[in-house]
Amino acid sequence: MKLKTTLLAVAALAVGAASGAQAQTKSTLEIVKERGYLNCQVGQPNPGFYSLDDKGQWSGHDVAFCRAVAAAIFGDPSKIEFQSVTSQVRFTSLANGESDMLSRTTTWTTTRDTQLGLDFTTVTFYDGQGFLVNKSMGITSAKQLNGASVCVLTGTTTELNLADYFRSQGMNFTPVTFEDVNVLVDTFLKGGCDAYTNDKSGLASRRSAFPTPGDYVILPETISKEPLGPVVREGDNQWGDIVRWSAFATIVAEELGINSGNVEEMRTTSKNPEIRRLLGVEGNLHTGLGLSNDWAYNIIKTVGNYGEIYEAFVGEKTPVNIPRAGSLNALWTNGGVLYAPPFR
Ligand SMILES: N[C@@H](CCC(=O)N[C@@H](CS)C(=O)NCC(=O)O)C(=O)O
Repeated sequence: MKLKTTLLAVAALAVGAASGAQAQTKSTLEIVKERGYLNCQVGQPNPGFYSLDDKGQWSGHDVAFCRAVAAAIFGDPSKIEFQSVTSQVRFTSLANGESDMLSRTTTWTTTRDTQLGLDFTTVTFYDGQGFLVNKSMGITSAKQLNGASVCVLTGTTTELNLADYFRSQGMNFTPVTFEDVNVLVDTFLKGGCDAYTNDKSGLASRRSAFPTPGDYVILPETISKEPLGPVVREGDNQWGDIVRWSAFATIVAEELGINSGNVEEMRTTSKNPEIRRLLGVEGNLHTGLGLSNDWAYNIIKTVGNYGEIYEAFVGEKTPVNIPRAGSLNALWTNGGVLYAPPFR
């Protein structure tokens, strides 16, 4: 009898523990839905990629991938709270649960993907590191930077590649390091270092906000690979899938000729089976993601396809002015490497 009671007590404890564990392992999607908005981490305002206007609204290429996830979940790209932190603390901030994802010119590397409790989802911008100098220096190549002082942000791949590059070229340099990109830019503009190094997109972005952008040139060398994309915490695969396939939806939409202007019509008239599956008219692509069948439709309708995002925020008609044609960021069908897996 005693034994039986003890066993019952143990069983009750086990049930208690199981429901406790269940409460703790609520999925990220459930947490976000209950909260009613997505927490998305961006960096310190950076024109074209994550810009902040005077009304406190965020926009930009990387912000659009936050908005795509909010649109996929809520059908509304405005259901987001943005966290803006420095590069130095971005991974601990995400790992601590302060945000559900980050989308902020962050490079996919082995250590970041395997040692920080985080997962990279996909690449939304293919980049590489370069150097920005004042034209008055009169140099045309990074190989002429021997002995230069170079402004660089801490906690970045930039800092590591800089050392690798100068070592491999047998050149010397003096790093001038900063945690705050605004202090870095001020120092560079006042002549506090000979060159400013970052992802070339980052250099173009910051230069667009200089008082006299035309006085500065990005040297031709690209010294690294910087595949940039959204990151999530490790351990919730469905959440990683939602972020990854939201980005893929923008890419495949462009490939299939679907944009924010025609998606409604495509949904009712298209006979293309992949378009019909993507837009939720047939098939069940949404079920594993835990979303409604119009998730991708909502992304395309409210945020646009990849090309629309690129041209709106960083393309040649914007101050950041990064030509897409002929770059890695063109679609694979246009000579680039932007490629989404099949929607089936
Ligand atoms: N892609 C590199 C560099 C990231 C980086 O430095 N980004 C630039 C903009 S492209 C920047 O100014 N970051 C400051 C910030 O994000 O607050 C990395 O992941 O470490």
